[in-house]
Amino acid sequence: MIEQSLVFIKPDGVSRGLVGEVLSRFEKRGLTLLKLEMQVLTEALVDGHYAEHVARSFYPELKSYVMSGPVVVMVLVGENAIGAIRKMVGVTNSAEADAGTIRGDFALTTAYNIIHASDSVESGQREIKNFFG
Ligand code: FUP
Repeated sequence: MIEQSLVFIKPDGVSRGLVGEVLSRFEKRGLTLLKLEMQVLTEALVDGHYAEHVARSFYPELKSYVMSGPVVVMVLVGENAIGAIRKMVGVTNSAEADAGTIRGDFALTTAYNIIHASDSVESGQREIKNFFG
């Protein structure tokens, strides 16, 4: 099935100059870049995006992290894109992410895991609307 995923590189990934590396991995895998934009996230967008986490103790830190600078947001399209991208990204806790994944190669913690990728087709559709209208 052809799927669309909303992916964003978090502010530290952008400031560390990892945008090209991460984009390159997705392109080489055969995913098609449908949209690409640098955005400074608003409070309303972040609260909506992370609605399931707003009441959690880690949320204030997460919110200030993703609002600490511009993010690079993209929509990627391809066969089974959601699952393929999640595997390339690695598990949420970067310390446990396999080497060869984006988090496994470029991050060390859960809190600062440098990238977001949609976890289902439905969240992908919701997130694309959130970020691109
Ligand atoms: P993921 O889908 O892998 O990005 O992970 P989640 O949707 O479970 O979590 C969203 C973000 O919340 C993560 F990227 C990091 C942050 N988080 C924490 O900081 N602490 C936690 O215990 C869980 C998540």
